[in-house]
Order: sequence, then C-alpha cells, then structure tokens
Amino acid sequence: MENLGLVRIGVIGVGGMGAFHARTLAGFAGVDVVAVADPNADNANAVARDIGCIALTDPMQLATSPDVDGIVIASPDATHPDLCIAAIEQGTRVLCEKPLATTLEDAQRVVDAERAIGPRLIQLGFMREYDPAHVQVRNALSETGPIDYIRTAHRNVNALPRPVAQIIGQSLVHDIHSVRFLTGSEFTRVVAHGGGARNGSYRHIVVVGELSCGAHVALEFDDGGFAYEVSVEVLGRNGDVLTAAPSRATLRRDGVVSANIGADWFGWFAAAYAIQDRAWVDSIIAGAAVGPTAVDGLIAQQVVAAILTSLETRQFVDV
Ligand code: ISE
Repeated sequence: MENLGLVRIGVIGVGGMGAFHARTLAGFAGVDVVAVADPNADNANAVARDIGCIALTDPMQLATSPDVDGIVIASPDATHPDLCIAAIEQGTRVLCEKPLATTLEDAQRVVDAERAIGPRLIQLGFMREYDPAHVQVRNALSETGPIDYIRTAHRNVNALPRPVAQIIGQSLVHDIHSVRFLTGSEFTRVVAHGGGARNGSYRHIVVVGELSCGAHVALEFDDGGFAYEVSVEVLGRNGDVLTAAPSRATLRRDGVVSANIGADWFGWFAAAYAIQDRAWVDSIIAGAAVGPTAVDGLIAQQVVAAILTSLETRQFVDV
C-alpha cells in the first residue's frame, strides 16, 4: 500500500456500523481508506467495491498491518479487546466502537496494554460527545448551576428481543457515558428494574442512581419502540436544559402532520458520527488522541456490571 501523504485507514467489521464508518471516512479529504476486513467476504467485497479499496477476510491481518495509520474496529463486541491490543502494539491509532469489551477483565486488559505502551492510542466510539445536541447541553451547563438531576431517554426499534446483557452493554452504555461526560461525575450506586417481558429479557429498563456530585440520575431505555429517539435533560439549581431533536421536515398527508425521525441511529446521529470520525483523523495527523478513552470504556463497563447485578438482586448496587 503506497503512502501518498494521505492518512491511511483500515476498517474492521463492515457489516453495519463499520460500513458507515468506511464510507464516511472515504469521503474525507486527506484520507485513504486502504482496506476493509470482514470474515464475511460478501460484506468486505461490497464495501471495498463501493469505495475502491482492498477487501480482506482476516481482521487480525489488518489490525497488525504496518501499512495503516489508523484502524476502525467495528466488529462484534467481544472481538474488540484483542483487535485493539494487536493494533496499538503496532503503534497504530484506533477508533474502537463501543463497548470497549464485553467483560470487565477484557476492558481492563485493553487499558493495561495501552498504559504499557505509553502514549494514548485509543479513541472509543462514544460519539454522543460529538453530537451537536449533546454539546449544546454541555455548553448550557455553565448557566444552569450545580446539577440536581439528570435524566436520559433512549428508544430503540428492535422487533426481536435481545439478551439483557446486550441491551445494557451495547445500548444503555451510551447513556452511562453521556451522564459521565455531561456531569463530569461518577456513578456511585444504581438500582435497576426491567419490564415488558420479552423472551426472558425485557422491553424496557429503568435505572435510578446517584452520582459523586450528589445529583440523582435516571436512565430510561426501551428496546421495542416505534421510532429511534435519544434525549437528555438536566435540572440545575438555576435552570434546566434539554437536548433538541434533529430537525426534520414536516409532512402533511391524509389529514396527518408528521416528521420522519427514522428507526435507527444512522440518521439521528449522522452528524455526530461524521464529526467524531473527522476528529479522530485530525488526531492522527496531530499525533495526539482525543475524545472518549479506553478508561471511559472500562468505567462504563463497571456501571454496566452494577446494573446487571441490580437487575438480578433488585437492590441498590455500589459502583
Ligand atoms: C447501537 O449499537 C448504537 O450504537 C446506538 O447509538 C444505540 O442508540 C443503540 O441502542 C445501539 O444498539
């Protein structure tokens, strides 16, 4: 692979989110997506054909390639730790989709490997840090005064039930990070309830907790909703602030006024992903990692573990 002064990127796992990253990155000035890798050759070939790059079927071959400056890891969650570690051991910068890992041990392993190498090389894909609506809320917090309460609401459209560990680890983990990022505080204890039984899992989950700043927190999640929607509201001593929904054209038809907000996060957070990916590329050029860290991934995993325990015991669990 020839280096033409472009930032050379490889994307691992291009079945869904990774294909979105590959196409987004391929559209950036100064970026060459040189290869994609997916054990499913059809996925790899389809994206490679689309953006004009090499298609590989061995993710580890791309993670350990000396011919890339950065790797996006968007393969199944449990594969993230080994791929992250293999890439950073080559000195390659990584944008790893959340979650960092599916177990606390694996998350700790990645954090330890990065520490052993020295400079920070991993950016974790908690992309709401780059979402304009979330950034506006964070900026407004200077006017709302000390936070008393923060509430997140997250609606997914999943026709099929998912195991509860997946709901918390893949989805609610975003809300956990939003709370930490917006408040700058840590979860100290949580209690969780699930409802709307779905094949041994839940349709909705409500988590109530406390933060180190003394604020109360509520995370509300629904997996069987009818449109994708994410919001955060913060109540402060001097004012409250709520995220704006993405603006959508209003459709009038058959006596109904509607706005199509979509059924998945690709539309709702399109700007956030593009801003995140550009910030990551710029950090490769600048030689200094930015954004959410592997440690953020580990801490989020600790909160996930406490929530899962509480769903079983129905008691408050310390984080
Ligand atoms: C998905 O993996 C995401 O990353 C989305 O942002 C999130 O809203 C969704 O619940 C997850 O399943």
